[in-house]
Amino acid sequence: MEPFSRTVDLATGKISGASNHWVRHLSEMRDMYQDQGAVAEILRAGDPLIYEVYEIAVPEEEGQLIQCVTIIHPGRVGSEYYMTKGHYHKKRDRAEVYLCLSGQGYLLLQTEEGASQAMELEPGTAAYVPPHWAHRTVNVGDRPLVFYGVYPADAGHDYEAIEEQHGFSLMVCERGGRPALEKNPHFKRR
Ligand code: PAN
Ligand code: ZN
Repeated sequence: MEPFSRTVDLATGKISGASNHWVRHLSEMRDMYQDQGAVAEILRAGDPLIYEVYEIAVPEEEGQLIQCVTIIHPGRVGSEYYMTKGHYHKKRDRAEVYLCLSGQGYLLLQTEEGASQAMELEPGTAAYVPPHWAHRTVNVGDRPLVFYGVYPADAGHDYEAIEEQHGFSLMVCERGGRPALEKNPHFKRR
């Protein structure tokens, strides 16, 4: 294949000429938030867009790299901030790099062996997700959280493992107007 380039709008995260643009609304991840009363109340009024992803697709084969930008909109479900579903890579030994372009957030990470970490994201943060670490991002600001990512094209996404574990062991909630890291009371180690 031929080399190519695309342009990422550093403020909004939009990639002109992206091959895919997909969106995730609250109804598609309703079980991922703790406060099911708040989920039901929000969904009665509408179905907010939680996040969207622009992807530069390449053949999903070993050696190729997928570039993408994620935009998580600002908001909360109860006290929990808007976040991604989060996943392990299907091929567990595939790593990933995120570069935060704008906004404020957290990257939550965990392994199947029980390790967990939270990393703050702000413009300029280059975060490394090593092989075997599940990852979820959370927007704690009042503007969109935008980050660029690049990962092996054959990595794949395993969302089921996260659902089985009832999410991540850490969660980020608003307490007294500020984000606080808390233990997820429903988390189950695999
Ligand atoms: C990212 C994520 C993106 C959306 O590109 O796919 O931020 O999050 P979910 O996939 O968890 O819904 C990535 O980590 N790719 O591997
Ligand atoms: Zn990933």
